[in-house]
Amino acid sequence: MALRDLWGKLTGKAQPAPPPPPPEPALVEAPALAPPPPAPEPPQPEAPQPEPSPAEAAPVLAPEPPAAPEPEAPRGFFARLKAGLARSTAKLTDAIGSVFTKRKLDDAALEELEEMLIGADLGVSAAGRIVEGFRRTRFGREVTDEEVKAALAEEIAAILAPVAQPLVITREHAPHVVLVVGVNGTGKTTTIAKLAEQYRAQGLKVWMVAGDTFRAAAVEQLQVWGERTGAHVVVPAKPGADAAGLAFDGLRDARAAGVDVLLVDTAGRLHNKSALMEELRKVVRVLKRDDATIPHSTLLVLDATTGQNAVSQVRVFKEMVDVTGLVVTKLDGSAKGGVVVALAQEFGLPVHAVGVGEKAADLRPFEARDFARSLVGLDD
Ligand SMILES: Nc1nc2c(ncn2[C@@H]2O[C@H](COP(=O)(O)OP(=O)(O)OP(=O)(O)O)[C@@H](O)[C@H]2O)c(=O)[nH]1
Ligand SMILES: [Mg+2]
Repeated sequence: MALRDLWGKLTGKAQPAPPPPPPEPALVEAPALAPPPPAPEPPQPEAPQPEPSPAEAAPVLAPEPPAAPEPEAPRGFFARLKAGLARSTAKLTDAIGSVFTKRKLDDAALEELEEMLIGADLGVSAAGRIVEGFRRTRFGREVTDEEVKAALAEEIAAILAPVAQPLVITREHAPHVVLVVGVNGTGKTTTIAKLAEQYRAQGLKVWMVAGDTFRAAAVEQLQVWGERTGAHVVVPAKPGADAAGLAFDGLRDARAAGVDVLLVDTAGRLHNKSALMEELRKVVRVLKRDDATIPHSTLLVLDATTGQNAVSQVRVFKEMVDVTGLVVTKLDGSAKGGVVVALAQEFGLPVHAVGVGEKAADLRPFEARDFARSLVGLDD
């Protein structure tokens, strides 16, 4: 299939009739958010600093320090995730409730379960795996909907556990370069801002590169986030400036300034899709001229509301760039949260975090058990 066709398919814009021009993403306005912090930190000093010696390199850092003294955690965290997943949960639990009030787990019931899981966006492969698990362990037994939910949560958690990995930032890279890619409107820029907020809260020095240079609004959007999070934003000298060159300059300056994490935003759309992919490749190529291990992480941001389409997006982006991990956003607005299970089963790529809202705090680490139990409507 031609890349253009595949792209049309995966962005959901393809039509049998001549395709309508895709609408501009509604990203001009800054997302509705809590007010900016009252006392933003002063701008980052630009003075070059010597590179840290390997001996000074800090230990590996994860985005959420597990031992953070949050009074509400983990209860508050679970409640938040559960609230975010409410629509996906309702879809699945309503279906389970209607089929398994008290019923023998025979072939017909298993078939219905499989259909239900596919309907909840878990994908054919994961649905098949889960049903096989049920067949092995529970076939012929009479089950209630609560038992089905508990068993489902276990099966789902087993699929998710291997991919639930935080994005590990290694300070010795100085900066650790994170390239953020994805189709338009999935939440790339917002996710970058959320990551910036989290890393800064951990005491890391964070810069963001406004690599979506073609839309002035995209640059402004990141600048607004820069003000909110206190992270410095590298902006193009003029609209349409070369994104690869900007990223390269940003990297050089960030290194000189002793930055720990450099988050590089990219465009979700250019005038055509192959141009977008070519630009992405160029950004990677140019960064690698500095150091072949850069980008250290390439995050593909997926919008959960697109359901199975997200699976196609991973396929296409994996061909273009070396995707090292996923972030799945908009789980709060989606009844298709089950797609995370499909993604885990299909690709085994790390899922670093999930977005459950528009605020900076709404990027949550991805926890297999919590996610699985939330998805099927069980309590912590
Ligand atoms: N409800 C909800 N909205 C989100 C989430 N993440 C992002 N958004 C919203 O989705 C919209 C698009 O987000 P952006 O971050 O601008 O998306 P993008 O991928 O950078 O878009 P382009 O730059 O056009 O490719 C914004 O209105 C965000 O506030 C999320 O987890 N939940
Ligand atoms: Mg953007």
